[in-house]
Amino acid sequence: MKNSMWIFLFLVFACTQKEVLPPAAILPLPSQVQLDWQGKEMYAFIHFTVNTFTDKEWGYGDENPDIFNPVDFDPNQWAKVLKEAGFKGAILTAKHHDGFCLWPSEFTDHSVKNSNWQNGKGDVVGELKKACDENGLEFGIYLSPWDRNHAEYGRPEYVEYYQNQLNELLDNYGPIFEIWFDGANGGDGYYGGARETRKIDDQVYYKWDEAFKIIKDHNSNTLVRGDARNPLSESRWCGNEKGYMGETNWNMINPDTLLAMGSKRTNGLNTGDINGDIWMPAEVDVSIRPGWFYHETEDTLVKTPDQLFDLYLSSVGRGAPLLLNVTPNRYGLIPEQDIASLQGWKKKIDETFATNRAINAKVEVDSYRGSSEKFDASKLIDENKETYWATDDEVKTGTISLKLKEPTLLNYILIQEYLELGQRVKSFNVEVLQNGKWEQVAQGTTIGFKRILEIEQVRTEQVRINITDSRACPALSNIEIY
Ligand code: FUL
Repeated sequence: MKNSMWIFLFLVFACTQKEVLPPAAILPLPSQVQLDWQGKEMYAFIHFTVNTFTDKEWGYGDENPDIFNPVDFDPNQWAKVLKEAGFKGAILTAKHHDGFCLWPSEFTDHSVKNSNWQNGKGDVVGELKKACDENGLEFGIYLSPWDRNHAEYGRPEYVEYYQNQLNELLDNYGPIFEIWFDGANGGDGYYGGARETRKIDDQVYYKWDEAFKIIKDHNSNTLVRGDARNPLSESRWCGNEKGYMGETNWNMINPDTLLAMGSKRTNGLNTGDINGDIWMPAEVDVSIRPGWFYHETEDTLVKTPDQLFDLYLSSVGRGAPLLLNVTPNRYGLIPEQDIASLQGWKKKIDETFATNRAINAKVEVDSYRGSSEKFDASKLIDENKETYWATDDEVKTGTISLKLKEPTLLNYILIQEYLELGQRVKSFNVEVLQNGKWEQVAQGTTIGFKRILEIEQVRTEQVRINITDSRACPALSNIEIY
């Protein structure tokens, strides 16, 4: 055949090959800010203020600034400890409900500038921000909306004050990776000497839309963790302070449904809502000790490495970042026993997830999208989160088989969805081959950003993951086995 004939035939062939397009996204979708934030997986909370010295969890707002006196204050120690434990950032209580500001705010006298500590020249926020920068940690801020010190709390003047503080913090201590708006609100307090009870409507009073605008105007990459009933919030509370996400965890919620649920909304926060129309992933906040602030009586109650590992599985392992709180003591240091626990925990995580057996496995799927290699089984183990295995639109199930090099002891299965296209998987199970027979060793509902399933230790050469139902054709970006 002549060359021109070959070219002609090639063109005919090329024109009849349809390009296989990615699956259509299923709404709602995450923003890039939310995706990047979810990828951090672990960052720390730091609760530190006058309460550390008064031995309280909630200060009344009448504390003398002089009681704040951390004589060995060393934010560099905090940052180092947190970095070594594997955290990506730290969120500090710049102001808790007592209203005492850990930075020398120009808008109030109730701050470190009126404390004898460091002759009124101290700045916890500034020093921690610097230590975070130096140790490669991102910095975040908790600014309590409820303020039991401020005379105008409950009136419009306080909202202006709150906005001034937001501006001040964002101007001076940015970039901030996350701002944390607490839900605790109203009640009794000092309120400039009035010593009374004040109630506000937290949905309306704080003018959240203006607060969000201030934050985003400073830096559109700052993620705002707020009340889930407010559709502007970018991350929601997980519904408990014990450290567990629901085994079913949809990244979506419906603010109106939550509003209607009243006090039962904690359940809705814990599981999310398959029919939710807002993408608002949960974050798991929990303390390394029973309290959020340091109390000497809790020195023996620090969570053990094993307990922290369980928390890791019930948060990160269920697709929600872990915000673990540490409690600097009255010296201004993270206590030794807490450091020991964090170190033991980090070691356990590193050892458990040291050798991913999926990498060298032979991976096969029962079908893949348009039979195109763009969406084939290899994308599950290529260590690239941007590639994924997907099926044809009408196929909402799928089986992934992994054949290992040799019989291996297995304990954990890790699966990730490609969330850029929306959260899809509704149910799945895991089987292993035992004496020539397939045995189910785990089952689950949602997968989301990351799902880690602990299975009873088993020696096997073959593993099968069956996606049994999905909102739309499944799209998985990663599988690991340990
Ligand atoms: C709660 C607060 O009342 C606690 O003191 C603590 O700050 C916790 C993280 O959030 O709502």
